[in-house]
Amino acid sequence: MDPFLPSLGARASRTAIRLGGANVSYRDLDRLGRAHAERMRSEGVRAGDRIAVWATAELGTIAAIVGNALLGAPSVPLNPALGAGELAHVLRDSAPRAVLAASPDAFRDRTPDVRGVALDDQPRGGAALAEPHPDDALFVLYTSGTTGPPKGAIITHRNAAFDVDALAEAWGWTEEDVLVHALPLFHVHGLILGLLGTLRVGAALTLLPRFAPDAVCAAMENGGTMLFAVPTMYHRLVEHGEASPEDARRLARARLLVSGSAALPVREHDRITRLFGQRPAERYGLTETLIICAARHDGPRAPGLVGPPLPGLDLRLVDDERRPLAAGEDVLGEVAVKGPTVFAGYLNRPDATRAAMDDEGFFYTGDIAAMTADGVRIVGRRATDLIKTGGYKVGAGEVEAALLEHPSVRDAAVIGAPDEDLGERIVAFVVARDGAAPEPRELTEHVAHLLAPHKRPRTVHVVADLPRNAMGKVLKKELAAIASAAATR
Ligand code: MCA
Ligand code: AMP
Repeated sequence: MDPFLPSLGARASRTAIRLGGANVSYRDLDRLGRAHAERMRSEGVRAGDRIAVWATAELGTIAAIVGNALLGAPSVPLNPALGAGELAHVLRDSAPRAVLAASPDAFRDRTPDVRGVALDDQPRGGAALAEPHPDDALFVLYTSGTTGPPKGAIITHRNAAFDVDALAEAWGWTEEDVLVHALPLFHVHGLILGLLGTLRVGAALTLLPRFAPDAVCAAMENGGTMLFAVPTMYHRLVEHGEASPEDARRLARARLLVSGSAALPVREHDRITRLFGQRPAERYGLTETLIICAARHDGPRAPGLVGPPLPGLDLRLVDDERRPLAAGEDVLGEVAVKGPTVFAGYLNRPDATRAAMDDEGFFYTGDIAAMTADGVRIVGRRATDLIKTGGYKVGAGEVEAALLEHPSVRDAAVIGAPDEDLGERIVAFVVARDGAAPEPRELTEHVAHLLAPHKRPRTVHVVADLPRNAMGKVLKKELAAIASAAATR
């Protein structure tokens, strides 16, 4: 296998990234990345050492991520909005050799030892960088589970290279393409697919520092050919496009509109098709497996259809005992997958890795699906305690634990309720300590500052007690009914 980032410099003056009005060529990016890698090496960083990077949409962030990849030092991208509690966990767990930021002053209060990324485009020369082995770690990406704090998924160079190559083939993604994305750079979607995918393919990327429908439409008008976005973004683009036909025409110029990270409702799929003159191509995956199914650019696209498994992956449906199910149109089972995109395990968590994988190497996704002749349909999830909101995965347990840290909360339970914009909305039920009912807004802020703003409950119900069964387990179905009744009131 060739290295994950092929010789970027060979692509010379072609544009790699458009960011904030600047065009960064492949040659420039290659020099910046190499200079960063050599500087890190001269400071004693070795292949395998982890480096945390505050993942702002800035050139310095990209130079650090590219340079770390060239050096073989896995990056641990940090969500710039990460709250104090979650940040402390990630830093403790990943024990990085260094914490870097493109604009370090913005993070000094949270990581006092943070250092800037020098945008030095003159590599010092010296010994050539040794090429990382395909099984070396490229990233440690933190992802939520049903219980406990987020776990660090170790993604290798091989994982990412195989995935990007298979997706490039499925989407006809070539050097001619200009991808538009406004996704965060601390998850698979924006980071591995959007940023590094573009660089591996040799295409160009227009990276918007934050999502805004008019900016996405303008970028498409300005030469964009593909869009990667989550369903919440498509919902907002459709709402915007219906009010602004001129912008809808701009977006309709796209060659391919790709949606993923959460289910795209049928209604939105149909609205996109009507408004932008093409069916979106859905694809499906997890942080731990990268993308494993994708509708092809020249294949069938339909609501709910996430496409066939990528060639080279072994994907099957299994029952509750993890026994493979015979294929059939109405057979529903949990998706299990084995192959070169499946991660190397959770950092420091062999127990969690063993629970998610079997001896054969199959990873159990927790997603329930059907397999049809046209591809896979995701129909649900095994665990109700995993919430997908705005394309972000959030464990109910981590939000409950954060709420319980608040002095006026005696008991707490969290569910995901259907939401037209976010897919699912985080709804919290709290029981006050000593009858002193906490202000819902204060609790929301508390979670946003401890974890991250996207993990904050959007609705808080203060209740006298939580409904529990005889075993003491909270009856979340009853809570869902209360949330739904309150939402329609
Ligand atoms: C509001 N804000 C607060 C608070 N309330 N901040 C602090 N404390 C509070 N109490 C602020 C936020 O910081 C933010 O500020 C603004 O309010 C809105 O935040 P929020 O509601 O969380 O987000 P949004 O603006 O509604 O964003 C929608 C979004 C976003 C753009 C769609 O959810 C998003 O980027 N999603 C992408 C997720 C993703 O990439 N997932 C991929 C996972 P300000 O406005 O100033 O910023 S990888 C994956 O799933 C797999 C592999 C796959 O298949 O891809
Ligand atoms: P994450 O852990 O953030 O990588 O999220 C992975 C989860 O996102 C999967 O287990 C699915 O539940 C969900 N997901 C990703 N893509 C899709 C899709 N196209 N349709 C439905 N669910 C999806």
